[in-house]
Amino acid sequence: MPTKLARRTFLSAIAGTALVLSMGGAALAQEKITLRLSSPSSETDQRAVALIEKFAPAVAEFATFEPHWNSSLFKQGTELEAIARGNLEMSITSAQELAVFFPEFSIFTAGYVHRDAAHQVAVFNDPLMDPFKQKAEDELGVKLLSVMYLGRRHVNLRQSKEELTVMTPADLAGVNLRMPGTDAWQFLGKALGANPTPMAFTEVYTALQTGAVDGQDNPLPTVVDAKFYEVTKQIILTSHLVDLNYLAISLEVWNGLSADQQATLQAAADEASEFGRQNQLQKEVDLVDFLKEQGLDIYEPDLDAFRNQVQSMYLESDFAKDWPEGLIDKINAL
Ligand code: KDO
Repeated sequence: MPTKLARRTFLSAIAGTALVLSMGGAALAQEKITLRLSSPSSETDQRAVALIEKFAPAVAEFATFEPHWNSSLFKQGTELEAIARGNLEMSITSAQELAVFFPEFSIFTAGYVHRDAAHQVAVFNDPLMDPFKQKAEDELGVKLLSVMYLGRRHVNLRQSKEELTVMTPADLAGVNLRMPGTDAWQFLGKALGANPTPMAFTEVYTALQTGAVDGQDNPLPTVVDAKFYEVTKQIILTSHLVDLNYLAISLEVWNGLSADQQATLQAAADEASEFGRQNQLQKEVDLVDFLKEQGLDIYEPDLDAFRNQVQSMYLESDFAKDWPEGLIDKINAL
């Protein structure tokens, strides 16, 4: 959906269907429902593990959780539209994907805004988040249940440290860095000083192997889970984005549940997210040694240089024009 006009047309078309669909919701309350979730992540990713081990059994009385990993049901970035059209029940979405529809979500995509996992939770649960959640519900028919922790994203390159040592954004000049395919992601790649290349997650391993890209950015657990360490030689600990995802469900499906079922499902989402968050945090610590054992160089660059460049590029960007007045200060104050 490339143009703003197309997105607006899509949103108004969806607003019409949402009304019609919600009328049938109550009748569905008695039946056991199927909750299909589509995600690019593998089934060994900690968010997936948490959903399988915690979420699925907790909702089993009234819902069958049916996850589809590795983008096997919907392509990365098309899940929200699928939910809005009534073709999918759940996804693990991102602020970058929501920013395609609602530009103000880009505030949560900016580098060096969230400080850590606890800060993400505080922001998600704060009233400042209410208008964002409401808009996703009203205009897209998507309910954001909880915030999931993906981790600190770092730059991960094919070149060895001897070939290219990266201490500042200037050292990434000309580096072809794969970033996921939305404007918000591409801008982050640019802000880091690299040449961002859009590509779906499921294509990254091969692109690194063949040299179609020089590198990618993801948290350490993802580098291991997706085996990117097999085809790269160094990780620069830029920590440029403490990355989050939202566990999302179709509002129509949610509205079809009884109040008790809604409470159970919400508690299951919270528990799974917390479980996944703790596991992911532990893995971020533990995997440094594993990656070193695999022969990768892992080192910290000049973090002030990265933080200063990324923050100033965001503040001067068109993205910042869509951020509600004073919100960045409120986020920083939490
Ligand atoms: C990625 O494409 O690099 C990314 O890390 C983006 C995240 O928002 C998230 O969707 C994730 O991929 C997938 O779930 C795969 O782990």
